Amino acid sequence: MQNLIRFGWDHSLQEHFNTLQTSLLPGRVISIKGFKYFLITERGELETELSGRLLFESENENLPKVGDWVLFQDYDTMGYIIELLPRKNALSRKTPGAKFEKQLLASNIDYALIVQGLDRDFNVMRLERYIVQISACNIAPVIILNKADLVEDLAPFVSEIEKLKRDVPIFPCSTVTGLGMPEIIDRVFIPGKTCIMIGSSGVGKSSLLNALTREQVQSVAAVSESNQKGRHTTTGRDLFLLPNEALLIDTPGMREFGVTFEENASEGDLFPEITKIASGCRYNDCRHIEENGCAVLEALENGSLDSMVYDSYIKLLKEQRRFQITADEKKRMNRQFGKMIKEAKDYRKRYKF
Ligand SMILES: Nc1nc2c(ncn2[C@@H]2O[C@H](COP(=O)(O)OP(=O)(O)O)[C@@H](O)[C@H]2O)c(=O)[nH]1
Ligand SMILES: [Mg+2]
Ligand SMILES: [Zn+2]
Repeated sequence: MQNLIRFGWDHSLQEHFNTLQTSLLPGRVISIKGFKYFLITERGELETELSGRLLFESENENLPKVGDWVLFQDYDTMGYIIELLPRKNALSRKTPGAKFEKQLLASNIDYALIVQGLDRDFNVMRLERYIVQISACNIAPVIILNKADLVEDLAPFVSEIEKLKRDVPIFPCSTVTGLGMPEIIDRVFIPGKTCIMIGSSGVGKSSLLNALTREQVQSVAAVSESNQKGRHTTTGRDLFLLPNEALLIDTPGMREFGVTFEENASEGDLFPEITKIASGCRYNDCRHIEENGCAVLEALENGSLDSMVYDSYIKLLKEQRRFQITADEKKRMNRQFGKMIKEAKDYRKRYKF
């Protein structure tokens, strides 16, 4: 498995694989183009398609995503993906638009790099949203502030982020001057670990990837001077092996990053700052909106809680509830529909028609 180890194959995967006693071979999805799934395998890259049960899989979550480990069978130059190996985690968001569905972006990720540009893209509320959703997905977030060459002073940006009181490392950098790049390579891009870059279009994700690989693996769009916004340049998600053997997944720019976290998520506390203060609320089930004896509202009033942190908390929680209610409702409808089909089948069986 020498080659696969370079792509993140580890002990727990090997142990799981051993218990399967299968003649199928493991591979990792490095890119998906339509019906084609490109894998890295022990013998190199292989073009594959879905096969067997996966062809009939209707739940999008159960289909392979970039970063997934799969088992495949190969016939000459083609391979067929037979099954998905268990995921360590997966980065998801709410499907953009009106639908209340979860969309999986990639899986088996160690660090999610939230990239913002220090031009017009910088937005702390958006950062907070990314941090909450990434943490809920059981992935460690890292903040990359690119285009540091465009600002005189970094301190105001950093102190703005520190108001969130979240324990997330911040790396200012510039892909143009090279500022901050050695620190990022040293601390974030660790051999065998998988990173994913997320952020709006034009923040410099592809430039970062190019700087890291020192060659043009992704096309970088020329930015139009007038609006400081890069054109949409990335066509597909891809997983890259960097020269230092760290793994990096690039994503196309994201306009929306809706949250899908579960209330009382097992992943731990998603709003540690609020939780800390809430221990002083009079009621255990305080929602911190209008209750008497609410320590959170009191902290907001006396200024010890930043209003941005509170506003963001309320906003994300509202959004989460809306997602949860709609998702639960959908599940209930599906169950009801399933029951109806079964009843119809039983009826037909009983009366043999
Ligand atoms: N001034 C400045 N421009 C940058 C920097 N990094 C990227 N850019 C520019 O921002 C634009 C968008 O970059 P790109 O990597 O395609 O962004 P992506 O959409 O996030 O992949 C391009 O014109 C880059 O040249 C930087 O550190 N400083
Ligand atoms: Mg790009
Ligand atoms: Zn309260």
